[in-house]
Amino acid sequence: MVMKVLLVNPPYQTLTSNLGVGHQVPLGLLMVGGAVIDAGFETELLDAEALHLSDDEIVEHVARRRPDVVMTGHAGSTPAHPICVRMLGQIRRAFPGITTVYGGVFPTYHARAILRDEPAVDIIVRGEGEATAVELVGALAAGGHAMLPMVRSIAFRQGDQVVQTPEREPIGDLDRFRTAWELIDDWDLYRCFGLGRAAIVQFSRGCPHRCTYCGQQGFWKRWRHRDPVHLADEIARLHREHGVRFITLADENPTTSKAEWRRLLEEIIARRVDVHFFATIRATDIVRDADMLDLYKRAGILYLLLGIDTTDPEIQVRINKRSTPAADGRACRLLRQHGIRSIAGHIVGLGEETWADFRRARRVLSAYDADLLNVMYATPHSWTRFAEESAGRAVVQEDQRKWDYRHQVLGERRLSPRALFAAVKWLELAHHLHPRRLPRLLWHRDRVLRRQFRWTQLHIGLVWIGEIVEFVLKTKFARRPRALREWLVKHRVWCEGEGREERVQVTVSRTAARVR
Ligand code: B12
Ligand code: SF4
Repeated sequence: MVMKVLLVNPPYQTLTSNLGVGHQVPLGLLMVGGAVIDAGFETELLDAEALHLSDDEIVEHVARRRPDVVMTGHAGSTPAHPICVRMLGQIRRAFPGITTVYGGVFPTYHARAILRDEPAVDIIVRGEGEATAVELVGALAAGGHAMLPMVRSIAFRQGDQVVQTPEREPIGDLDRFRTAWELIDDWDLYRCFGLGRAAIVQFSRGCPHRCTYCGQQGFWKRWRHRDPVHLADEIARLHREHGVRFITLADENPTTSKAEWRRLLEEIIARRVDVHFFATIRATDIVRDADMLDLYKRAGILYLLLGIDTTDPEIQVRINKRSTPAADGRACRLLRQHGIRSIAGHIVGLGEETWADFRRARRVLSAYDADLLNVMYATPHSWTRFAEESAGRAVVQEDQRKWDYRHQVLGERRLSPRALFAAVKWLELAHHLHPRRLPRLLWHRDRVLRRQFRWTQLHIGLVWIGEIVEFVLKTKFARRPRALREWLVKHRVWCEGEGREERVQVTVSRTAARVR
């Protein structure tokens, strides 16, 4: 049977995309799309996020295209989940015969709960999607839903049971599948940092570290990387054929192997493409690479996000960050010396903060002198050790769309949500309006950097104001907050698979006993 697949990026909107960096290509869907196209299936993409489509408009599109399978999933997986199921609900009502497939991080860990509660979701793809999607669409084409038990790494309903099939091995050769860039009709929808057309690519998957609040290692299983030559060729092609000027590396930890990272930078330099890059790299790896930061610069790296997370050495140990304030400060200074803009990621809510902690964080961050500061709220993804450790803390934000690092989720004993919000906004303002920054904004000698200073200052300002307006007009907190363990149990979103479900439940009951 000929199968028609429609990939839909759900219409999940954030201030950070709309007022900040801009909409980005839905890389996960494009990668799944490449695999499915190469297996011979007709495939299309509808980016309802970048096009700002309503659910009705999406349903109209589905009516025109009449796919057999609708596949969805979003990078901002947890906060986008309510939007994904709402959208699939509308599609299901209009077209009961279409098979719906849902993938990504959040559905991977919560497959059972989602399939129990959301009749609009037929099948969940667990883990990385390429190989599974090919096997799944092939099985549906060959024999419909009866073939599902043969497909590895999926979950589906059978009667009133949820079936989870055995997990497949992580993809060993990441160059085996390609990204379906041809699915993008209008490249002008995707822009970043005011530098023109933008794409996202992935050099590697996984991370060898174990920060307690992060679940990336569990999802990708082990660190693997693409051939640097193939990736550099792909970047050159994106520039030549689609006019791409800015690239985000989607890697959790692209620098895991210094030798492979160096090869990638050298291959990019050899292609002499006028492309700038954004990547997330550990401060300790910047310090390790002090002798090759000129390669970073020559390859076009313009922005690096450093997961500094906290300025408190005790909390660094508690979250297993395996960095030190000395390394964090040195990394920011090294980047400045090499003309690379640093963005310090700082997380509030890892401990119980006071205003004094915020003042201290401002002083230390100011001494690091990162160009930009990205303050995020600790978010207890149920599959992380941080969630287990926070099981007794109150959940003050019950709207899952706001579990997006930009809204407070866990209550703090010493600061009310309003006070914490004020402290965060003060920290952001104090950092970005530091008197040291003004001369760089007006007179920096590098024209590209000067333009970037101004562009980012403007857009950070817009997001800053937008978030205050949103806080005042639209943000509500739980009247009677529940403990995280209760919240997870009520929403049936404790972790699943590989014994995690049992492990989390044990921790939940242990914490409950302690609370009693
Ligand atoms: C690049 C990136 C961004 C970029 C671009 C996002 C985009 N539109 O693609 C920017 C900076 C804009 C961004 C913003 C946000 N991001 Co972001 N981002 C990332 C990053 C670094 C990489 C994402 C990525 O492309 N991965 C590579 C692709 C291939 O992986 P993938 O999407 O998971 O897809 C694979 C599988 O999951 C699966 N799959 C996924 N979907 C589907 C669907 C189907 C049908 C199938 C079969 C399979 C499948 O198959 C794919 C291929 O194997 C990750 C951190 C990380 N390193 O993973 C965070 C991350 C995805 N972001 C996250 C969040 C929360 C956000 C924001 C909500 C933050 C905010 N408040 O603004 C926003 C969302 C805004 C938006 N509109 O996208 C979280 C998600 C947390 C979670 N697990 O729930 C992550 C994981 C960060 C983290 N460490 O926690 N982000
Ligand atoms: S936060 Fe970064 S370094 Fe830590 S485990 Fe996650 S991806 Fe790795």
